[in-house]
Formats: sequence, structure tokens, C-alpha cells
Amino acid sequence: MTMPNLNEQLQQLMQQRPLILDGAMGTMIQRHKLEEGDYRGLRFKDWESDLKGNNDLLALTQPDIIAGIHRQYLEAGADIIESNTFNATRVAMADYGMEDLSAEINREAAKLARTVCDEFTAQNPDKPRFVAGILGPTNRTASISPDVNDPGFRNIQFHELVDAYYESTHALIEGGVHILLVETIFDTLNAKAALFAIEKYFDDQQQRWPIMISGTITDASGRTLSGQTTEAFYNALRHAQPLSIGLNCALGAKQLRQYVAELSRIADCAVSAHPNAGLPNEFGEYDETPEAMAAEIGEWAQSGLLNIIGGCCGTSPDHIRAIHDTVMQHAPRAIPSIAPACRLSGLEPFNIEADSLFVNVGERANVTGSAKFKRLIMEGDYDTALDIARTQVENGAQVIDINMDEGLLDSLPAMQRFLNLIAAEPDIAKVPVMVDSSKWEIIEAGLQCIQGKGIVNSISLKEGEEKFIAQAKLVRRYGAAVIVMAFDEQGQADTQARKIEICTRSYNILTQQLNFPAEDIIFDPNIFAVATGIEAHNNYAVDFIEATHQIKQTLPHALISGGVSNVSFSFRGNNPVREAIHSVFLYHAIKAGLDMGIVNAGQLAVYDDLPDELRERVEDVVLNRREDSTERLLDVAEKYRGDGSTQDNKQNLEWREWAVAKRLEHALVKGIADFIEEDTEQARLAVERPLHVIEGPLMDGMNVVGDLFGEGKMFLPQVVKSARVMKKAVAWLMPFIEAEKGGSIQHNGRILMATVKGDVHDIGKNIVAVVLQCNNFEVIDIGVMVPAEQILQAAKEKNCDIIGLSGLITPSLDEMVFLAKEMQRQGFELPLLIGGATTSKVHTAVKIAPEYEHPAIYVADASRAVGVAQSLLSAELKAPYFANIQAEYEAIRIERAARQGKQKKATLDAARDNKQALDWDNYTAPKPQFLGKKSPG
Ligand code: THG
Repeated sequence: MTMPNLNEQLQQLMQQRPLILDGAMGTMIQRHKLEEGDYRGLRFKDWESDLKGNNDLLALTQPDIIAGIHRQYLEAGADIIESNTFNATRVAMADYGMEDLSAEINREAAKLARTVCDEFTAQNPDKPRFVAGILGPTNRTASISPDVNDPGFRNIQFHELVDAYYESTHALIEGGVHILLVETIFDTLNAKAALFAIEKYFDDQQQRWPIMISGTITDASGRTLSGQTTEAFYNALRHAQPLSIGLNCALGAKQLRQYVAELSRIADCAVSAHPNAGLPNEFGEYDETPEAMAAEIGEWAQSGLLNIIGGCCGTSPDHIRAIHDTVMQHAPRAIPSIAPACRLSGLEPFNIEADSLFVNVGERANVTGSAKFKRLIMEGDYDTALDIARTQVENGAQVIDINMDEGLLDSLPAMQRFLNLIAAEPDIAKVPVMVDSSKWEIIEAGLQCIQGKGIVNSISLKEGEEKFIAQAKLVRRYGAAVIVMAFDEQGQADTQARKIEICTRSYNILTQQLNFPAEDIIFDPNIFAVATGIEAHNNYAVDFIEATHQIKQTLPHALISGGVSNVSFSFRGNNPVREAIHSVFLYHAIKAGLDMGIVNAGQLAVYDDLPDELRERVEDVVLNRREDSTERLLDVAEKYRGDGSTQDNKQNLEWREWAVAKRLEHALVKGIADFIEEDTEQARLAVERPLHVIEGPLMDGMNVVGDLFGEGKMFLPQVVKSARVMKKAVAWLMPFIEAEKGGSIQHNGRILMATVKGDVHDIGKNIVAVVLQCNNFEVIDIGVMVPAEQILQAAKEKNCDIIGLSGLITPSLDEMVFLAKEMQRQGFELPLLIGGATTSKVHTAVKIAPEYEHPAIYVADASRAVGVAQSLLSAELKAPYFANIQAEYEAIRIERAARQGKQKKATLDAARDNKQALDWDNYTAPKPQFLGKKSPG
């Protein structure tokens, strides 16, 4: 496909300076007293009443007015002007009964803008001007129901939007636009339809044009109308490889800043913005002055947030001129490159990066995988079926697999309906969806219902390359990641060699012929049942694990997944043994590089907790260590029916006889909440102060959880359960702790605590909060996944004395650095405390503290928090304490710098030459990927 040099030309310009987009069209049109127009016998005397102010029609009836407005913006300094086609899609025009004028309006409006633009370029070739063909959002939303009584209903379908956008795109390009701008996106699914149409058009033309994308954050919630956060939105549309991504409308520059700043941090393409002239006043008018708007935007430019900037509602040529004059004094934003990662989203982003932990995909919303789910769907009880999906997410599923493949079910509408219903449930829709079907039409129907970036499950070479390629191209056009099964024309791969062969062949086709991003490919090398009694099956798990190891080494950035519950099919009916098999299988497969698994997130056994005998016999089966493994597991299987399982804990109450500390540990590790209150109470009666129960046995128990998690023997869903038990124990103790304080609550200070954006962990934070509260600090915990702006806002509003941040995962670190920078920029003076598993003194000293001139201090664990907080809030202690910390951190920085100076990084080639040869015959599992990561919280 030829790539016109337009994209390159624009990119080169953007390296030199920010580009200026024009301002509002509607505002300017209102200023004109519209003269009577005539178009094909239609009189437009009553333009405003009869035609409801159909601005876009003016390209046909009053072209001079529109050309004049374009001219004013070009004179004000705009590099890019927008065609007057916001409402010109067939879908939006249908509201005026003018859908058949859609193509003509788009074409004529584009021509008009292009003609004026060319005049300016001819006058001053050093400042070339461009036309962006506007593709508006339409007046319908593909992922929200207009009917409150039926959340699954839609008044527009994806394919109707695709047809309309294709027609508009074609007409805009015919009219001569240089760029296609999909803007004011309040529903990402509409935008995905627009981009689908655009890609289809490019493919048909064998030519590409630059694409700009601009979303709309509707209010202070920081989300689009359809509920996505900025990063989720970005992840969902990044596949279009846009020239720029940005935000416009709804907010003024001041309110929009934090979201533009976020895009600026994450986007590996240009960032654009065209905010409104402030928020509407009491008359619904936008009245921010050009000077005020330019002052705010000048700061953005100075902070390096911008590549393309213009205005939306209420902005005029004066605004654009003022903005132009300020931003031209600053360098454009440098476009970063970002590490390859599988960047998924539901309403929230979910990025699988090179160092991410194992990803749990919930398996239960599957008509063949759950008898209950099947019954509910067959009976049409979708509400209860939704609860199954919700429970999966609550239990720690980070993605949900949806499968409606059932002979007696009309699967395609069932898939559509279920996904549409999920879209209305934020608790479920926050995670990405995996659309699971063996029928391509059903997968496609599913993809047309999800606004985030989901995963197709699955495609394969089973029907040959041609079909595989066609489907993969569509997957890309819909903007999804894809599971590729190890399946080819000869059938399913069952040996290690065949698995590797098929995955390698698939990888090469996808990456070389289609330029499919490797990080969006997820191989499934087939998990088959072991211990079936058929000898040929005995090595299935080993074949999977070894193929996984090999594929991870040889096919860069690709991920590996599998249907974990398959492996234990031969023990159906005996859940404890099945869970033991899953746990042992995962323990070894994750070590070999398994990135994700389709699992029953609510039911995973803890590897270390398995009875020794059971674990050993399961391990014999999974690792195929003896000829008689299957018989030996069968011999004991009956005995464990009712033990070792999360489900059956209630029946086996032997542990109730143990000492209380041991019982608390057991309850925490197993996530059993049933007895936690009575045990906590018993522990409380045995110690001097209620706080000692937390600092003693409860913390010890959580440390065990942390260690098991760190060793790969516990998984996220289990840790989630442990946290719930911990919370319940702490809740039991709170009244006693309060009472101890004797009612007279005299606070030492007020501490705001939050888990930073991108992270959901709060076990450690909760413990710190309790410890602080017990020492008469008032703690305001504003939850998990909290964006920086919200943290700072709350700290101000609530008049806090200290901000405490927590984060367990690596991206939290960057978020904390960002927050420190924001505190500096906004003139905060509050001390900042940093805690959580991935944080460290070194990171705080090297990366966070230098961004903030006031204290930013690492707190190693809950027991230190009190001392640190007390020192920072004491008038006498604060200065010497901070000086000490500063000296210590400076020493760390110097030491680090010296070490880095000595150890020069090897070049890529040198590193490659130095690689370790793989001795496949003597393969032993590599270190667990968890090593080096610390415990949760
Ligand atoms: N690879 C890929 N996708 C897949 C699979 C795979 N999707 C489907 C399946 N395999 C993974 N999902 C499940 C879901 C449930 C079960 C197994 C795999 C399961 N269910 C119980 C059973 O059948 O005994 C049902 C129990 C109940 O009714 O509650 O085992 O491999 N890419």
C-alpha cells in the first residue's frame, strides 16, 4: 500500500513546532445573520426553526459564509482547518431527513475548505495549510441503551455506523481533505466503527491518509460518556496508528489539563487538544477570553504537553490567534516511544507488560464451561448470568472470557445481548472482554459490541492460511488482541514440536505479512487433559510447559495462554483434586513463561497448602514422572474429595483445633472468612492491646500470603480473598481500638491515603491505616486506582497534613513520580509518604524525591509509618528529620550514579553475542517470574 508523504510531512512539521488547529465553526456561524439561501428548490428562509440550525448544510447553501470563517482561522494562524461536516454523516443527517445529502455535503464542505486552504499555502509556501475532514460522533451511541428499561437495547448497530462513516470518508477524501479527524468521541465504540470504516476505505484505495482522533471527557468524573478513562480510550483506539490522539469539547482548558497531561505521558503519537472557551456560564455561553485561554494553554506548551492545539465551542479566531502567539514560544512535545505491551481495556486500561504477573481470565461465563451459566442463558435469565461474570471479576479475574457456543442456543444474538448488558455494568465492564467462539461470525458480532480493546479467542491455521490472514486482518481492524491456537491444516498440535512449529509459522505470517504487533499475539499451545488412562496423553502437560518455555524464548513479545481447567477433565466431579492439578500445573507453567490462563478465578488451591501426598502424586502426573502416576493419583483421589479445596473447607474443620495464631494464618492464606471474628476475638482477649492482634498474628499471616504470592504459589484471586478476610478481622478490632482511646479523640494529624492510579492493591495500605489510626492519626482513605489530580484535590479539600501513596505494581512507580511532579508544579508543601511492595528507598531517593522540594519519604512497612508521620508533623523534629533524610537520599543517589558510571551498559550486539546457549536436553525450569518481586501490599 502506498503511503503518501502527508503523514511524514506533518510529522516533520510537528518536530519543529506545535501545530495550530482552528476554532469553533458553530460559534462563528451564529455571528452571521444568515441570508436566505436556495438549494435544489429548498428555501432556507427559516433556517433556524425548520432546519434546527443544520450548520453542515451551509456548505451547500451559504458556501461564502463557511469559506469566510475558514479564512479567518487561517489568518489567525491555523495550520489545520476542520471541514464543516460535524453532523454530515448519514446517521446524523437522518435527523433532518437529509441522509441522502450526506455524501454531497461532505464532499462540498471538503472542497470548500481545501480551496481556501490552498490559497493560503500558495501565498506562503513556508507555512503549508491542511484540511482535516471531520467525522463527528453522530447522535447515537453504539454502547449505551437509549431505553432505561432495557440496558441491552441499542438504537444503532456497529455496521450501520461503519457504512455511514465509509460513505463520509469517501466523500471527504474526494473533496480533497488531507487528514481524517474522528472527533468529539463520547462513545469509543462509535469511534471504533469510524476507524474500521476508514481502514476499510484505505484498504480499498490501497492508500492511506493521516488520522487524528479526539475524544471527549464529559465531566469531572474523568471519563467519556460511555465510561472509559483516558488511558482505556487510548488503548482502544491505538490500533488505528493515528497521527495524533487528543481530547476536545465538554471542558475548558483548565479542567481538561490533567487528561491531556495523561495522554501526553502515555501516547506514542502526537497529542492534540481543542478545549472549549471555558465552561458554559449561566446562559449556556462560553465566555472565556482569548487571553485567559491562551494563558492556560501557554503553560501546557511550556510543560511540553502539546503537539496540536486549537479550540472547540466558544472559541473564535481571536482565541486561536492568542493561542498561536503563546504556544509558538515553546518547543513541541517530544513524542516518546513506549515499550511493547499488550494494552487492553474495558472501561479501565489493562496493560500486560514484560514484567507483569500472571493474568487470570475468568472462565465461568461460558455455556459449555458452566452448567449453571448455560441454564441461565437458555432460560433467558441474563441478569443472574451477569452475576456470574461479576463474581469472576470480584474474585480477581482481570479479563473475562465469554462463550455462547451451544448447539441449542441462538449463539450470535446471545453473545450480542450479553455483551451489551455487560456494557451497562461498570463492575464488569471495567475489565477487558475475551470473545470466545469457534464460529467467526460470533466473534465478529462480539467485537462489534465492545468499546474497549478486547481479545479474540481464537483464530488458527486450521482452515489454511488464506482464512487465517483474512481473520487476522479483521481482528486488527476491530482493534483487538488475538489468541492463536496451535492448530493447523493437519489438526491440533499435541507434541512439543508441533506446538512450536505451528506457533512459529503463525507468528511469522502475522508479523511479517500483516505487520501484526507481536505483543497483541497470544499463543495457546493447547492444554489437554492428563491422567485420562490413555498413555499417549501422559506427556500433554509437559509438552505444553516445554513448548511454552521455547516459544517465549524464540517469538519475541508474543504472550502465552491456555484453558487451565482442561488439564484436569479426567477428574471431573472431584473438585479438590482438580484444583490441586490446576495449582501444580500453573506453578510449573508460569515458571516456564505462561502469561495468562483461563481459570476459575474463585477456585484456585494454594500450591504449598496441598497435602504433601496429594501434591506429590499430582506432580507425578503433571510432570509425567512415573509410569504409574495416574493409578497412584486415582488411588488417593477419593480420599481428598472434600479436602484441600476452597469449596470444601467448611466440611474439613480439623484446623479449628489449632492454636489461635495458626488458625488466623490459615484463614488468611485460604481466604476463609467464616470464623475470623471469633478467632480474632480470642486473640484479642489474649493480648494487652487490640492493636497487638494486628501487629502480631494478623500481620504474620499476611506475610505468609505475601511470601507465597512472591514464590508463585498463590495467585491474585487468592490474595484478593485474603485481603477480604484481613479487612473483616480489622473491622472486628476497630471498636475496641476506638474504645481504648477513651472517646476523647485528639488527632495527631490528618493523613490522606490512596492507592495510585493503575493499581488496585490495598492490603498493605489498610494495615498502615489501622496502625496510624491506633496512634491517633486521622486517616482518610480515598481508595484504589485514584488519579493524581483527585488525590491532590482531596488533600486540599480535606485539609490533610500528609499524603500517603501505596502501589504494588511497577507502573505505580511512574504514577508516584508523576504525582510528586504535580505537587511541585501546584505548589504543595505537604510531606509525601511512599509505600507498597514495588516501592523502595532507592527508587524514592532517585526518582521521586528529586521532583519535589518538600519531604518525599519511603516508608518500609506499617510499623515505621507512625514514627515517620510523628516526626514530620512535629514542629521541632521536622526540619532535622527531613535534613537527615535528604542527606541519606543524596548519598544513595551519588552511590547509584557512581555505580552506573562504572558499569556501562553493553550494546545490543554485545549482549546478543554473550547470550546463554540453550541446552534443551537438560532443561530445567527457569526461576519463577515472581522472584525479585516482593509481597503484596
Ligand atoms: N483455550 C482457549 N479457550 C478456551 C479453552 C482453551 N475456552 C474454553 C475452555 N478452553 C476454557 N474454559 C473452561 C471453562 C470451564 C471448564 C473448563 C474450561 C470446566 N468446567 C466444568 C466442567 O466441565 O467440568 C463445569 C463445572 C460446572 O458446570 O460448574 O472444567 O483451552 N483459547
